[in-house]
Amino acid sequence: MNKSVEPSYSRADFGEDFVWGVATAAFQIEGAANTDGRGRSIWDTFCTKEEAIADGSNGDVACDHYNRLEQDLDHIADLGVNAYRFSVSWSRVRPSGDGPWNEKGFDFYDRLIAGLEQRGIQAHLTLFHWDLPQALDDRGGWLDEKVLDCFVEYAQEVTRRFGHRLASICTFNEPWVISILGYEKGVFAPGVQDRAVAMQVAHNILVAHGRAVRAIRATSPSLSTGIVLNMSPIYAASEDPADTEKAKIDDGLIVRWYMDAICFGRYPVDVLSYLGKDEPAVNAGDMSVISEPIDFIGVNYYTRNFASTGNPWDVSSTGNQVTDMGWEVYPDGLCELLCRLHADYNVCKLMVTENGAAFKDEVIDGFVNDLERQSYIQNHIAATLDARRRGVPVDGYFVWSLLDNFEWASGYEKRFGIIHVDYETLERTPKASSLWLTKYLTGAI
Ligand code: IFM
Repeated sequence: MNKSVEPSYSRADFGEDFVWGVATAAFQIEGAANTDGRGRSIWDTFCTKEEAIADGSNGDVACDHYNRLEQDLDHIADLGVNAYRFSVSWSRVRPSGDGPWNEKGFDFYDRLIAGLEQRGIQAHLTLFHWDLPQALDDRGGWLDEKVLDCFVEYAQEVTRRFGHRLASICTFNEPWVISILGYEKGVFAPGVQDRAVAMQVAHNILVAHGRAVRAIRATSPSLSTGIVLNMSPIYAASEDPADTEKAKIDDGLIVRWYMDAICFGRYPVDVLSYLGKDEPAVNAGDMSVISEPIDFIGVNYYTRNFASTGNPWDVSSTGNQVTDMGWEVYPDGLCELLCRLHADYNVCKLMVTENGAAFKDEVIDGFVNDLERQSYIQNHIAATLDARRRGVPVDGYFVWSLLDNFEWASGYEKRFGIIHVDYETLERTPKASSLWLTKYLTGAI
């Protein structure tokens, strides 16, 4: 499937205002874990747990982005994108999650945003991409009402300082991942395995989101404010009614739980009854906080999923290509998902805030000819255009990711970057996919 065929669309087909970007997250690229007063986060702790990270690595150095900011900004500019999506490390700007702010931490993000401004690139800021300050987790983390207060203060302070310089702000990245992988499956930080706790965290994070939206609005009323959700179409693995039912519940847990709450101020009844005793406690007024109107929903799309009550789903059975993460390559799922979100929720604006693929890159003569990743990106851009042509208001597309980086529990073994990082020397080398993106965005093809 190594197609290097040029796609049949051009940048102009998306219109002048379309947002073209690359995305990263603080813990995955910054490194400088002990520099300039940064505090510890739950991911620093999780990385010390035996066997938590596939290659035993951590985020101490990562891509050393903190110390290579200018060089990385130049790489972003060279791509021809007009936007960059990044996250702020809460424990860098407020080491213990509350208490004193860390000016040196804020200086870094000030320089980052200034560097984007100088290069004419929009800044899209995410407040929380999983790296909760450890001191707050020690106090009960997302189960503690006071931690929600701290998040709101953090949202307000970041907005006060930077709001007027941002193109958008997003409260949370992928609440499903935070709650389910972190608190039910325990494969991500903080490594808890308890479904009732996970669902309470899922709820509390949505409350924190709604409260932060109100604080952001009060501070910077015209700032485009949203949330980013990871979503996939879910199919039944067979015609067995049990599989059909499971597909419906899985869809409820990953899509409707968040979308119904944010857009309609309610949780799906079938999911609540499925959860039974693990249903979260909801205080009076929570659902109206959660459904505080927002300006956009970010969609992180990588693959579709199948629900099976029998043998585990065999991803190779579709005959489609599978990435190094074991995820089926299925671009049509992106168009299908965007159309469904538009039809069911009538969201005023959607953005594809992450899309990309890990493949086993081979460095030959210092170059990565990653045609599989290139074709993945091309086909998902085509799916995004398809959705636009069907009337879906999808106004942006961000490649995940700018650089190879720390892929959470997979460590550095899975490479999503369109720019290769040599983890020995930290040298960056643009891969074929990034060279294609530049040609595409600059109108050379
Ligand atoms: O690397 C992650 C990112 O942090 C969140 N979305 C999915 C990516 C790939 O797994």
